[in-house]
This record gives sequence, C-alpha cells and structure tokens, in this order.
Amino acid sequence: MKSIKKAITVSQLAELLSQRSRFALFAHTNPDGDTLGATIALSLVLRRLGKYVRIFCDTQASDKLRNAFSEMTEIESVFDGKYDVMIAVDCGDINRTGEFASVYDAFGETVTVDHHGGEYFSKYNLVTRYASTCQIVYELVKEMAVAIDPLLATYLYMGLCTDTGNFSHNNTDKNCFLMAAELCECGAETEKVNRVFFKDVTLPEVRLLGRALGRLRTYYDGRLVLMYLTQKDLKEFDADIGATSGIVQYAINVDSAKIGVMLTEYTPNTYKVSMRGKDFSVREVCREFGGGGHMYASGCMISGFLEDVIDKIVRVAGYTL
Ligand SMILES: [Mn+2]
Repeated sequence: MKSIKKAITVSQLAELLSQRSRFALFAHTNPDGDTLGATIALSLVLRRLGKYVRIFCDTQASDKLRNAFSEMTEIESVFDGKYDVMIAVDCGDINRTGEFASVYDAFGETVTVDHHGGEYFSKYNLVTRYASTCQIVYELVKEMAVAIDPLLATYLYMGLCTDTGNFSHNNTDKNCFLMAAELCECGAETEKVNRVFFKDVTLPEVRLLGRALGRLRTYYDGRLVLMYLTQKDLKEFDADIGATSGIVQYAINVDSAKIGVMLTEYTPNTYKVSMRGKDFSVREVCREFGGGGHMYASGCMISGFLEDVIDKIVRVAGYTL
C-alpha cells in the first residue's frame, strides 16, 4: 500500500515526467476512445522527449480500431519490463486497470491521469473534471511545449470526440470546441475518427440490428420500447454478443420512449438486459433484477424463458412508468 496519495497539477506532472525515463502506461479494461486516445497521445509525447514507453491494457482494442489506427497494435496485454513510473490513464478506480491492478498497486511511483473524480489510488493524482481525459493530456502537451503533429492531434481528438458523444452530450462546453478547433488546425484526422467510432458497422452488426428492429415491441402507449435477440440469431449471422451493443439506442430514440430495453440471450435461457432511460431512471428497474449502473444507462442479467423474462421486465418497469 502506498502511504501518501496526493493531488498534483499539470505543471507538477510535466516536471515529474521530465525527470524520469521509463514509463508503463495503462489504458482501462474494455478500452474506449478516450482511454486509447489519451494513453497513446501521452506515449507519443513521452517518446518525442526520448523516453522509453510501453502501453498495457488487458483487453485488446477491436479489429476495426486496430486496422484504422496502427499505434493500437502496440498495446500489450501481458505485463513485462522495469519502469520508473506507472501511469493509469482514464481510470476512475484501480479496478479499471483490470488484470494489472495488483502489479500497479504494489508499485511505488504511480500516477493517475483521469477525469472521473473517484478516490485517489495512485501516489500522484492529476484528476480534473473535464469531459475527457484527452483534455488533461492536451493541457500537459501545452505545458511541456510539445508541438502537436497530425498523429498526436488525431489521438487527442479521439477522446474528446468520443467522450462527448461527438460533441452532443451535456458535458460539451466551449473549451471542447476550442480544443477541437486547434486540433483541426494541427491536422487531426477528424473525419476518420468520426467514421470509425460513430458510423462504421460490421455486416453482422447491421444484420442483427435489422432483426432486432423487426421484433420491436411497445408497451404503455410507447413509453416502454423493447427488442430482443436470441443465441440462434447470433449464430445465424456469425456474430458475438459485442455486435449487439449499440442496438438499445434505437429503442430509447423512439420519441415516446421513457425506457428502451434490449435483451440478448447470453447463454441458453439467460438474457443480458440493457436499459436506457429518458428523463427516467432505469437503475432502479435493473436493481430489481440484481443489476445496476447509471441513472440513464443500466443493465442486468435475467434467467428464464424469453416471454417470461419480457413479462417480468414489463411488470417491474410498469410500477414507476
Ligand atoms: Mn474518459
């Protein structure tokens, strides 16, 4: 256990980085655009300064991402090497470092760079409540007076654009647009980032979406919108469960919907349930089934025959709808 855990400023981090030479960076488990963008951006900055850097993440980025952004293929899933400093990027708690949590926790010189604002778990903590961790790395880049080339600009843009839902969530403020403007000027590949993260779908994904939409059901005058997919569907389109992740959004996007529900058969007769709420907290509904999550985005697992599972969800949601 580390004894002191303290907050540091951007300039203190810049100084610390300049004094050390070997760095292990950690992106969070099931990496998103922000952790990947911020971690790789930080690695580019450190290497530009002549430092030795390796990046670890216990989950590989998707084929789609690795094909589009070659730097992502350098991310390692097995820990190795000797370092002066370990940095957890975009991790709100130590469990976000996944399989590296014990290695990380046992090390003395650790730094968190994050925007979630959880409890400090590193020796040094640069935690700012921005929309994305990439904004903190951007400040660091400014502080260290590193020139922003198109590659660095692209990775900084990646986290900014994905954690703001392509500049549409309510965390999007003037500073997000100002940063985006400068990154554009520096040659960020904004169109490519936008396409890969927000537009590209695989054939199995779009076929599953079609199947789910064809089965759309509504309850309570359209306030509950529900869809489902079975293991048979997944097999038919040669898809894994990850290919269904965006589908629930189509349910909640229906203008009358307060709750959007997507059921996917995970193992025979056990359903992974994703819920989205609109001005309505779905967390309580999921808690009834032993799940949880955020107010407007929650999930749970329910076992049973499909129609029984649907009946249960409709009944429980109906208490408060
Ligand atoms: Mn983030």
